[in-house]
Amino acid sequence: MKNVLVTGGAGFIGSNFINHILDNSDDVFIVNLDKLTYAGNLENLKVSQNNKRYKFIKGDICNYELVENIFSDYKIKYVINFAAESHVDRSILGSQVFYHTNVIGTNVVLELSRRFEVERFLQVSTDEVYGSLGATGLFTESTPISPNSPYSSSKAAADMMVSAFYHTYGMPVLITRCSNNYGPLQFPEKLIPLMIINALNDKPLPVYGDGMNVRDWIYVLDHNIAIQTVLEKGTPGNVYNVGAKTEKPNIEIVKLILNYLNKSEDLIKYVSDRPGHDKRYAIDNTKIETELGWQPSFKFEDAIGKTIDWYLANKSWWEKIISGEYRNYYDTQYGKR
Ligand code: NAD
Ligand code: TDX
Repeated sequence: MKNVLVTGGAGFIGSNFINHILDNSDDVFIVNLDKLTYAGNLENLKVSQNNKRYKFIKGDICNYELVENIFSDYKIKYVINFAAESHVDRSILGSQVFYHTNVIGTNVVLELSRRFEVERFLQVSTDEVYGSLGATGLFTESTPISPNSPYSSSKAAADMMVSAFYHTYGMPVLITRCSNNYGPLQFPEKLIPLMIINALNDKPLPVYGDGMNVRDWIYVLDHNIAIQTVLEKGTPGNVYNVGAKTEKPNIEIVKLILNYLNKSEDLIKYVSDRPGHDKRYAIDNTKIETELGWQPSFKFEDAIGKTIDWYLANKSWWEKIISGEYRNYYDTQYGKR
């Protein structure tokens, strides 16, 4: 049995990861450490609390003593660090919690992973650490790090710390840098779920700037299979870019969602731009494809429909969210723009 510490496993990507792994592997025991911030939701997890291959612990990755106890109680061999503050707009409104969790918290988990001699430590990072591209070119693993938002700079700082632990201590670390994810269970502050839910509620769809910023989209399960592949087969000390070669301007996504839901494009509301808005992200995934044999298996055209259908079928999941804290956030910060 492999004992794996998954941090942030109640969030969007981490919960999809745990749901997938527990369904598809018999020899894994998962400890899920999650603070349950606004973005963490235990309803995301299919697993029962009585499952012998799973343990949930509510707590903060910044809490050294707690994380130390987890390492000693559960004989952790593998660590996947998903836990983070993940929303760029929130990082612009207030950056402290981003540096606290994403940098200090990562340091706690990394330092204890070193002390307890884990076999693998995987840092779930993002293509946003590379900054912004112009009209052409792709991010490769050797593109210099040049983050532009408080969020991406906190993730870049964590990446550099993780690499330093490889160079200094020879720790078996791995870093994945993935592009924009979409799929079930994504918190409705991010572009795709926000637009689906606003369209369903006949509310304005706030498009920043001219809507021509480009993101490179990947279905969440493809990202999670890439993480599993890197964990099992990656070479320690390496960075692996993860992407599905699906560049789209934001406005195209918004129109596609409206069209799928049979809603009018009159719902589109162009609002003032995000400060420091990165223009374009695009991933070169040659390294993970050629060295580890991973490839994306979901086509955007199918998986976006699957995603919209999921939000249609799981109204109670998102209604609970938008009637609570998120609702206040949206109304106060963005509804007025
Ligand atoms: P999310 O915001 O949906 O979930 C984050 C989870 O971390 C939540 O469950 C939250 O409760 C938990 N968390 C936050 N602070 C914590 C703390 N101090 N201690 C313990 N738990 C804490 O984020 P996500 O979209 O699932 O992203 C997961 C990871 O993947 C992040 O590291 C993010 O940077 C990275 N990533 C995300 C994307 C994307 O498109 N969403 C793309 C590339 C990389
Ligand atoms: O209301 C909106 N209107 C809009 O035009 C929102 C929420 C977003 N946008 C634009 C901004 C971006 O160009 O859509 C694009 C995507 O925005 P987000 O969903 O907020 O994602 P992004 O800023 O690209 O960052 C995401 O991808 C990389 C995740 O939030 C990060 O965690 C991940 O690292």
